[in-house]
Amino acid sequence: MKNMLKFPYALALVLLFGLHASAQANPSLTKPAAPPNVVLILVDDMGWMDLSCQGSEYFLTPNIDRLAKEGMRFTDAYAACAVCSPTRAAVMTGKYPARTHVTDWIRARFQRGGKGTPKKNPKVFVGNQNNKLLCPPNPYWLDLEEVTLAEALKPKGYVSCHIGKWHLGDDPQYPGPQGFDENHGGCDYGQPPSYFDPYTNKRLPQGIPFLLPQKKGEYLTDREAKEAESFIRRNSDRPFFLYLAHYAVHTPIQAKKDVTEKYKKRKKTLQKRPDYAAMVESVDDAVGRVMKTLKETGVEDNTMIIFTSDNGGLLGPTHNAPLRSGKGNPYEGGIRVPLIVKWPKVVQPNSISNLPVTSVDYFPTILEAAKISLPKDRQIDGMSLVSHLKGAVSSSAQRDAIFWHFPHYRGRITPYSIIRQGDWKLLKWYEGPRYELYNLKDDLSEKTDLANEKKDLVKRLDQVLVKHLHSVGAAIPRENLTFKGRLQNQKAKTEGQPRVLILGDSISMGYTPLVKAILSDEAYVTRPRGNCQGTNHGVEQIEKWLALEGGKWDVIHFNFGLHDLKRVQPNNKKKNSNDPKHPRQAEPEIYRKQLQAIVKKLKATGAKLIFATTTPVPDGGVRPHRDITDPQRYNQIAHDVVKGQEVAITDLYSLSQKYAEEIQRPVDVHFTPTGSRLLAEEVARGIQKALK
Ligand SMILES: [Ca+2]
Repeated sequence: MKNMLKFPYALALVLLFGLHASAQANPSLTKPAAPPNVVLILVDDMGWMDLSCQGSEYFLTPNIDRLAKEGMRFTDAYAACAVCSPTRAAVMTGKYPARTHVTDWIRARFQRGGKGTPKKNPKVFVGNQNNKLLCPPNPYWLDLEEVTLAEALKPKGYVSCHIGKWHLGDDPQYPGPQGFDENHGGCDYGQPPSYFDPYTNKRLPQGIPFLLPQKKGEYLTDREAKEAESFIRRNSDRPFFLYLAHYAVHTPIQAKKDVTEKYKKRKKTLQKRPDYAAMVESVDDAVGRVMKTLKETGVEDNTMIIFTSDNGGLLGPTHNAPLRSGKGNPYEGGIRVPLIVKWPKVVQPNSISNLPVTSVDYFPTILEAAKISLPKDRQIDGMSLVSHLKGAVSSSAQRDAIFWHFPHYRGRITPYSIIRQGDWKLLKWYEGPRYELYNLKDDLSEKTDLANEKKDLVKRLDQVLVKHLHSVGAAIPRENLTFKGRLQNQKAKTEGQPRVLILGDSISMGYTPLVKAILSDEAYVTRPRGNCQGTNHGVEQIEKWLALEGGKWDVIHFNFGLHDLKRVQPNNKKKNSNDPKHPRQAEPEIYRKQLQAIVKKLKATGAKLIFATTTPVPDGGVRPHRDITDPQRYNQIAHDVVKGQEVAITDLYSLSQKYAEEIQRPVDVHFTPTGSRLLAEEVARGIQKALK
């Protein structure tokens, strides 16, 4: 072994000497300083008070404390969101969640009720009748068009490695396709099935993709550290970017037994979970191993380490006092996180900064450190911290404020946005809207809401916030017209309101209650109790329906088609069939005749008429059998029938076709609640138009 090493060592000496000599002979050949390596450690759910150096008296984090001693510790660092995926997208792109539209955590495939990976990210606002607001849908992935840190660093020769939790999409958007040369364990999961090798549970027996089991019982954080060491050792001769995104300290709270025992003996504070403390310690061990490996490979002095978290600490496992609340909440405990930056010869060791910074700042900081200019074809929201890291007292003048946007319901949390400007923090709740205002310098724990006292300041901050949200293209929640609170007064107002009759199949049964809610202030809306089915049933029942509740209709909205085109038993038309060779309940020419008869009766009432087109039949074999091309055929016949009859058309076919994947149930002609609501809005618009 010794002999084998001798030769390369001698060769290296010769080479070094040779280089040295030629550099002396020709100074212009001096090698430029190598770009710094970057190690970005993003711990999952680590709270602001989860480190000894942050003031915890329960957790022990000697390695991270040492990192702080060797670098700069930030007191006012923030995650871009109170939950994970949006922050991760912000870290990767330098863009606010409001701009990437990843504003909530992304549901992993196993959490989507068998939906799999949709073809497109959803666009239709979501909300049920209990929600006062409709909210933008959260995407299932960060778009590939985004430039990630790995992609931005690549042209400068960086090799990049993702380790741990990714949580920004499915296979097509995994770290590999997003520019990373290596991926160890990054997938759609927001948490590991288990922290112990083979990392499986009953629901996810496949374990963690891109992290093959190695040693039964091995702790995940240790494994991540091992992968990090290996990557650094293999790449210490070239610029590298290591994104070490530990799955810890997210739930499930599973820790090493012996370490947990140690914490059982420690004096409890508000922080008191020994198993969680052991998870924190394992992260600390990993940081220690990374620091040691950087030293051993001789690259320590040319490596920038950023250590932070993706959101505040989860109440229960930890406590964030003196900060209010925890993960998922807009108070400081949900968004303020530890941040330490070590960058030898640049950052003053053992320094503390109170500059407010946020996740979007890492992208421009890392790029400036690597002397790479920002992408020119897109807006980056972050501010480079390089001059601040070099010792500039404060670069707060470069930026007016920092922002958050969470346009979703999450348990008791309703949609909100936040602006922090100087010491002021304004929290805007969209239901209402209602505001909370805190002075973080005087009131770190957000105990005194000053919104009522300082109305002018609230107004001014809100203007800055609104302007920012507009500039980044934020999707803002809007009023939910189908909110059940709107329906309550309808009965009292029935007298004197225009009367609207809706006739139709189960699709219309889905949207009618929502149409009622939307029109509750302007019309009385009703329908026959049951399913109006197809035109054959319509011809039999039409007079009875028209006489409903004393008759006299201002508007009649009707649709027939889905029942007409279903297949039925040849000798019993009422019995459904799944056989495509069996006849339709009403073959096209019969549909035409029956619809003509119905329209004639409807015309005779003198009401304004609206026909809703038949909605699509999804592919994949719906039961009873329907041909996917029939809705368009039948709609064409309906168009011919109503032509020249002064019948308005609400085109539900086109609308549902546009959003089919997100609003129609898989292999089912029926709609999801979101779909029914979308159709209801369209139907209500048509009725409003007819009422004018
Ligand atoms: Ca998280």
